[in-house]
Amino acid sequence: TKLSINLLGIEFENPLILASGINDKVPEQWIRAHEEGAGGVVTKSIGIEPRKGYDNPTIVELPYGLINAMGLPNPGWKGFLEMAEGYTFDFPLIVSIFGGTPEEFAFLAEKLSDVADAFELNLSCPHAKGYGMELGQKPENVYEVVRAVKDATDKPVIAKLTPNIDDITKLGLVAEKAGADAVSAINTLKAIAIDIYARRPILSNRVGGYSGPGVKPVALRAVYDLARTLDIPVIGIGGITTWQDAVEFLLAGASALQIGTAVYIRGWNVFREINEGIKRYLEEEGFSSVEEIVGLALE
Ligand code: RRO
Repeated sequence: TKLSINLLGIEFENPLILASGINDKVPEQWIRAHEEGAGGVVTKSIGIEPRKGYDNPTIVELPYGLINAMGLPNPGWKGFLEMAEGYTFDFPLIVSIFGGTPEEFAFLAEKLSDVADAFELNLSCPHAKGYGMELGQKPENVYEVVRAVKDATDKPVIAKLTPNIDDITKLGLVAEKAGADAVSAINTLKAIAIDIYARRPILSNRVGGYSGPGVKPVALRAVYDLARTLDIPVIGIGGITTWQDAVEFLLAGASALQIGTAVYIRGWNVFREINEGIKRYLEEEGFSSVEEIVGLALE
């Protein structure tokens, strides 16, 4: 039974990838994720300048997930290169980048092309400002950013889409038209939590992004619609916590899966547990590879 996949011309030992934003700030964590069973890693989003992120509290724990407003903490592209120097990685490293303009995204892709096996464009941070708004909510911005990055690097480009829009397939279609090699969905859903005694929002930024089991059905629908609409691969993200969740996303058309919040809630062992569950399912249902079940629920 084959768990390995070929995505964007890259071999992954299995379809599970550590999602951006969770335990992926430094090389030791990327290596740890792989040792714990992840087939690949997406880094925390990297920008032009170092950023400290928002003040605490930056995370609210809820019964069905988390709301975060980390505020894009990152060392900037120079700090990132210094940090990664001297390491070699025996797994695919996908570098997540964010910027306020297409030129900034292109600049980052150029500077980081030597370390990245692929890029994921963060077009979807729920509170990043670009063009005076959330950059990735406008199809024309998605188009311009993907085009600019495709011109700046030969590495595969994944456009990570925001779910905070009426129809995510509009974003997927322009990403594909601009030359994206894949899309990933979803980033977090805009959300808020209020402290009823302090009578104010809990997060220092007030608004944040919701992730975890509570968003899973929304994410699954987004992936299903994208997979039905696009010809490029779709990478599924959003509340994947159990092997059954993983199988649902694969059947909905996801070619690979990213896992973030489940690592926070259940620990590093989620990768092994989910891989084992997928493998058992494939064997019991008479399949010999993960790739055979991708998109079966679309038919
Ligand atoms: O750092 C964050 O606050 C953050 C980012 Br960049 C993102 O893309 N999604 C999210 O939920 N939080």
